[in-house]
Amino acid sequence: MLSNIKINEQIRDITSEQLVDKELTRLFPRRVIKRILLVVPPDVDVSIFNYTTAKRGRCWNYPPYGLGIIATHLRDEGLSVKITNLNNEILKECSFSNSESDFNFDDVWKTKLSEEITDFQPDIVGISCMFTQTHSSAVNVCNEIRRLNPVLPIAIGGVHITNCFVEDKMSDILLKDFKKADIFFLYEAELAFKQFIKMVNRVASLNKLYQVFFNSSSDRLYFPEKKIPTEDELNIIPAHDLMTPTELMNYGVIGSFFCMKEKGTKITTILSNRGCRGQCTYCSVRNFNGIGVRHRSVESVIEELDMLRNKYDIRHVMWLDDDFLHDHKRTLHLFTEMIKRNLGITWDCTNGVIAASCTDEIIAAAAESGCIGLTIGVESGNSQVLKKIRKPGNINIFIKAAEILKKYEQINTRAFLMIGLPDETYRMIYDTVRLALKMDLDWYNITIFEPLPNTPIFESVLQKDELNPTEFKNIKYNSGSYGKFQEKLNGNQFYSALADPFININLDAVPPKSQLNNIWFYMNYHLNFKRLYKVNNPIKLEQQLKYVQNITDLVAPEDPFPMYFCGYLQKKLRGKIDEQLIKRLEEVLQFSEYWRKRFEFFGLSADKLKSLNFSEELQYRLKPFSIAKNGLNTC
Ligand code: B12
Ligand code: SF4
Repeated sequence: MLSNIKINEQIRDITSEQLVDKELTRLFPRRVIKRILLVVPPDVDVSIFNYTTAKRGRCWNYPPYGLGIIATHLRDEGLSVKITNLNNEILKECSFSNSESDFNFDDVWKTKLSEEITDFQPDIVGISCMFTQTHSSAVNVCNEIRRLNPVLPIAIGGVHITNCFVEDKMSDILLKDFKKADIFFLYEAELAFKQFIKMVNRVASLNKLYQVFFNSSSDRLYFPEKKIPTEDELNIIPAHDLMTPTELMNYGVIGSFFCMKEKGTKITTILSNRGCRGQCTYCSVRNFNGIGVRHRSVESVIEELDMLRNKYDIRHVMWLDDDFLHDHKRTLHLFTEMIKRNLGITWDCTNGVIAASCTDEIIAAAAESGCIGLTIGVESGNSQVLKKIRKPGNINIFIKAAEILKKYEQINTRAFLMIGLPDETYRMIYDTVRLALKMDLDWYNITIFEPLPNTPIFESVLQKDELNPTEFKNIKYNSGSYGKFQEKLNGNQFYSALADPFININLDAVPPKSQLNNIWFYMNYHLNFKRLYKVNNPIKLEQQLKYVQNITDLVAPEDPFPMYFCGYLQKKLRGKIDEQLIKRLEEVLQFSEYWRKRFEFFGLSADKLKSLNFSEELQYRLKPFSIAKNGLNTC
């Protein structure tokens, strides 16, 4: 199945053992690994990096949790480990720079990498690559290490590396692009990497390698047997001291709910489960983590939270889990323990939880244990689509979950929605709009579908979309700090049409790709911004103001829509609007015909904002799109 790769099936043979021994000695002539340098590449390469966005502090700056876990395992073996986070280095230097001309992206990470290699003198470097979008950046880091030191062995692992490898036809990509790497680790590889090092050091009790593929010999050895951590083996606290947990938020952001906390709050991430019960066709989690969910013990998670609070004064955490609420009993136990400990830590699930787990009992305990933000995975409001993408949940489950969530006003409630799935018609998308209106959550994160490797849907769209399965250099996500949406801030304004995208069309047609941005814009306006008119609860107003303020300050500072609604919420909640905000709005509308036209289309203006008067209660009249004219019901 895997072209170019010789699968070593007879590892127990003497011959195979000799082959492995020869290969390890070739890579490590002294057969000693004492110092391991673990490297986080910049999230993207210079071609995708955006100085202005990074300077604003809008880019993600996550702790390298996976490398932290590997570090703990290796330190337990008496090895010396260092983590260098080149992404943080880029964001830090960008933040300190005076202007774009003072800042040289490639110089920053290359200098740091060179210093680390010179100072630490590692015996091996391990690079992590999680995202497809990081592909080119990780290739550059590999090449640079090889340039700095022609004989230093390079190992690389992570979700993206695994995704490249397992897809038929795509394994070649590792050999083509990552030709300077020597060893590829696949799947969750903390135990596999530890075993590898022990084999190099000749201290392993077993002569076995796991989940590893060698690129450096004429016989490309691949050891497919897996050694994935069991639940007991997950009870390990990552080396937070190597992850600079209190520094990262100074130069970027973590999660989507950080803005609900006071500026300066120390925030980090934590993992409680691995895997997911779902098997959504656009997601690679099942292929990467395997079937089902493995849990860490509640005691181990609490110990980590305790340590984060006491040692680093962490006051908010984002769970990294794919299926955080899996196992009702264990989840309740975890929340009860958190409540008992009174840790003074709030938390959020930026990543999303499965709606069916949002029962009254769980959400009540979640709220009491410090939950301030929860996103549920919905994606579509059309049953046919939900079935096709194998989404766990149905319309009734989503509505029920929303009803429960809304009882806890301290939780900012959101849902993920997706548009542009294969064969999805206008009518199906409109079902999503209707469901969202009915659920009436605080915010909807809407993304345009993009096929990603190692997902069931990827193969099915390959031919149709003329994707090149071995070309990752140009993959750029739709969303996120470097996403395509960010491009509009660089003058590439892509909401072309002013007209309602649902009118005068055949609702049973599949929208062309060129229409998806317009549909996104309409949905975002009607489901998120326009909904703000009806928010009257002061707790909710406060949350929404913080979020919309964050959008206008960090995410989309040149977009007048968040400016307007930020002003609207300020006036409603505080009685007055920040003068700077009005000035910014007036300037954008004065100088940009593009935005002026769109503002007029939605009946908005700076004068309207200034003359807002809340003595009469605002009427909420949500008539999303003119779709009723097409004979469909509005909610
Ligand atoms: C947390 C998370 C996020 C977080 C933060 C991620 C971060 N930087 O830490 C946030 C919310 C930002 C996020 C955002 C997105 N995410 Co995300 N995310 C995850 C998630 C749920 C968990 C990652 C994690 O922390 N795992 C726990 C740690 C312990 O594991 P790990 O880092 O993988 O490390 C282990 C192994 O990989 C390996 N390993 C890793 N490095 C190395 C190095 C060496 C040398 C060795 C030996 C081993 C090794 O060993 C480690 C220990 O087991 C994964 C799903 C998953 N299960 O992986 C999706 C996932 C990575 N995300 C995904 C996606 C699609 C996205 C978004 C595009 C979503 C969106 N539409 O906006 C954005 C894009 C982000 C961007 N860069 O622009 C996809 C990636 C698909 C792809 N091909 O790129 C995943 C796989 C989920 C999915 N739907 O399929 N995400
Ligand atoms: S529920 Fe979320 S994590 Fe689980 S398979 Fe579906 S998309 Fe992936």
